[in-house]
Amino acid sequence: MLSASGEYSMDEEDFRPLIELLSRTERIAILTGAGISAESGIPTFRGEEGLWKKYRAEELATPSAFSRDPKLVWEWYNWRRGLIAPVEPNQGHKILAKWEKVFPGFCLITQNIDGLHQKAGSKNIIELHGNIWKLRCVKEGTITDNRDFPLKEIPPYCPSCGELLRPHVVWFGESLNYEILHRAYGLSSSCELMFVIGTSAVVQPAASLPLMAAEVGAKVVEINPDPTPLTPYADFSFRGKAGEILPLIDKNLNRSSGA
Ligand code: BV8
Repeated sequence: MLSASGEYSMDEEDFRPLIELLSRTERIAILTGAGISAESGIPTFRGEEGLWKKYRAEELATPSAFSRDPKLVWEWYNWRRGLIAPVEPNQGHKILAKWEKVFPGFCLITQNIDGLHQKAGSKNIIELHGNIWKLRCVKEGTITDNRDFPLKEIPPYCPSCGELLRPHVVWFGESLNYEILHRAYGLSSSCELMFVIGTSAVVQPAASLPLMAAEVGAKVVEINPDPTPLTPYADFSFRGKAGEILPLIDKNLNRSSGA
């Protein structure tokens, strides 16, 4: 909570009501954004280091930018793959991977395309916006895993039809995959509690998921160093870093993975 020096300090007292709630929660949903990967060294989108050359993400992560200059867009994604390839998941990712075994009705919904949740051991993940380590043929739609860094050719071409390959991610102005989105809607509107971690809660439709959870009476727990448009709707809003707060909550959790 806010201390006299204006510093946010967290002590166990602050978590007691949440721990009590978690002790009787089965169906828990998690929504993550770029903030959970910040402590692994991945720049967030809206943080000042989120810019590449002078471009904002919304300028490059669009179908029109790709049709205009696929080489430029691929240089950006190659740069991001280079940032992500060497880093390790942090405590935040690891606690969520552990909780997957602790809470029977656990699901993880992420906006991130970095694959760090999988690297931390999470299995049951919904990737709303795709994955930077997958490529898709613009003509045939075939999806292939590719972890090359640097990419052998920029832009890369489809080995079977010679057409351009694109990152298997959702760009601004593009609809999300129907099955994936509706699974996320279903889990959001059937959970008892949703953690919202490291997202500025601006990008739609992802930002609506916590509101869908609140609408069905689920508790919303936000973790973010800064307030967001979601904060007024949250039952708990912890000001701090995911990699610091999640271990604190986990330490107080009197639930074991039974492992
Ligand atoms: C769509 C993949 C149908 C690509 C991404 C309604 C109103 C207004 C606009 C719209 C609307 N509906 C649709 C739109 C348009 C648009 C949109 O929402 N625009 C925004 C900018 C307003 N949405 C779309 O286009 C979506 N498609 O709706 O299709 C349609 C189409 C057109 C028109 C109508 C309907 C597609 C959206 C998906 C785009 N693809 N990523 C790629 O990555 O290259 S989005 C991308 O940006 C990320 O995936 C993520 O979703 C988003 C970034 O947000 P965050 O993850 O929250 O990151 P951010 O940097 O913003 O914030 C980080 C937070 O972490 C901060 O709050 C910070 O304080 C905190 N933090 C920092 N450190 C830590 C921390 N927290 C915890 N611990 C720390 N250590």
